Amino acid sequence: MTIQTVATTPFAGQRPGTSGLRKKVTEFQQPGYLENFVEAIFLTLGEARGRTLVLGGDGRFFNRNAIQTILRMAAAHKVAKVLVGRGGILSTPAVSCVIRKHGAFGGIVLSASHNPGGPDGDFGIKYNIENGGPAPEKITEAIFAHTQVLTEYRISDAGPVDLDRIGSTRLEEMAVEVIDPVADYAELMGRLFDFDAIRALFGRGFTMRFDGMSAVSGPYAKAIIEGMLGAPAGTVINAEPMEDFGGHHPDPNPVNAAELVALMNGADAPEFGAASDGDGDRNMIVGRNLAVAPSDSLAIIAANATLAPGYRDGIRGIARSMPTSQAADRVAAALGISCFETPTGWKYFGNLLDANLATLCGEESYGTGSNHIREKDGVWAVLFWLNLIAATGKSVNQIVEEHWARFGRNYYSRHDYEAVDAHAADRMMVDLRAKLESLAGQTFGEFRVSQADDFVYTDPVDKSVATRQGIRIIMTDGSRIVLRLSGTGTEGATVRVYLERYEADPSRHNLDTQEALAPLIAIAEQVSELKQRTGRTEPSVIT
Ligand code: G16
Repeated sequence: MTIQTVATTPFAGQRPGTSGLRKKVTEFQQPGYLENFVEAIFLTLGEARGRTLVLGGDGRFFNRNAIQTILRMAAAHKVAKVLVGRGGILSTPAVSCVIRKHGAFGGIVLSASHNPGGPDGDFGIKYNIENGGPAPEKITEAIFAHTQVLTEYRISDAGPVDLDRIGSTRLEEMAVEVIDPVADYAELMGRLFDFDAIRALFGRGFTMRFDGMSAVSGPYAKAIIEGMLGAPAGTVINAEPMEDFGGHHPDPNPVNAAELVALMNGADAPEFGAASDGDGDRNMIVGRNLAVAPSDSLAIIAANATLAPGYRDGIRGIARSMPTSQAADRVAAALGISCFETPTGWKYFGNLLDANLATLCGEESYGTGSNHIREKDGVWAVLFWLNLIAATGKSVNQIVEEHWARFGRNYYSRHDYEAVDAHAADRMMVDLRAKLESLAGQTFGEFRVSQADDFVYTDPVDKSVATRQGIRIIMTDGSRIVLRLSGTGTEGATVRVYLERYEADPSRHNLDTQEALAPLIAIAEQVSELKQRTGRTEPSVIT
């Protein structure tokens, strides 16, 4: 076994987006493509000698190949030890958990999250720092800078490591420890939630369906919900991670988890439905005939946090991404704690959590989490709801309706226009930005614009500034229209339109969401000229 130095040339477009580098599998399969990016990570990190790294992914196509390559490159860069999940499997939250628990200097997550997998699907790679969270922009930009100039990479010529057997082996001087992907994570969950109360709930015959969407959360949900909490076998469905996710789009929302939603709307619906995504960091919470909006779920978790043992002493603050609804702000105000508004991307929560300014975080994109790790966490959110149901004896629907009655309802929806012409989308945003100043003070039907801007965030901890984080059109009554381009799509551009309207009157809490938002939808179209600009007559996905 020897360390090889291989000559290479830069690839264009290796700048990480909202969450790491996501591209088509075929792009990653080009000789040197993955190697270049990994070399850039090691060059950015500097001295790796003597340190421990965590490595795992969501099991999608190309996961195993990528892991073998990264192991050989880690050995060439003198990493002391790599902790890798058995079968190459680690959910994104589990990577974060393992980094923190074992004091690793960081981790590499292989996933394109909710994007489809398989030979024609997507792949992704992301670096997480020693707090367990996604690398901040100064690191991702440094990685990108290296990708543009590197001329060689280093790699061992050793053979493949057996990823399927728990235990330690050596690769060059480096120890490779294959670990149980679930154990550390499950132990942490047991400390945060009242497992006895949840076990008793299932003991009383409580019914639930968790859809693993043939992705990575299946093994975690099965081990915890069926194994440790005693839910009957079959509670977790689509529990085996598959390289192509069984041909499904592993994105837990009412459109892509249609099978679960249909079950929850049917006559034989269980009492509680939940789903997670490709890499296990997203969650969807479903009651009978009710898919809980992620923004509402964050607000409800915050309002009831002290019911879970891990949060018994209360929460310090809440953080939400800017496009997420303001439901959590109302809870924060009632609790007398701060609510932070950050750009889209979990990496922006890291400093707030590290500085103990926020305890809970959430995004409209089906992500919720807390300071227990530094990633959003799908199974954690589901366990929180189970704890909540067990502690209150109430159904999902009752919990949601009572929350609205107390705080009012923030009607909320996101309209996505996927794979549109990137140039047309960019032009639309440029032209919209130019209009912003003149929008303030304008009246559209019942709404009057109080503020129109492009969101700028100054991190309260390190004072770093992120600009152009989404166009906001804010009405005098607090209703909002937000437009931004996705940073995770892999085809053309994805335009996201976020719509929000507050309703205090409980007699008006049962309106159809799209109807409640119809006037704002019309204003968004009128102001952005989205349909003419993109040639689309309707959104690809409405959540
Ligand atoms: C990622 C990020 C999230 C973000 C989401 C959508 O989620 O981690 O913070 O909200 O993408 O981002 P965008 O609107 O730019 O596409 P995931 O689950 O894909 O890792």
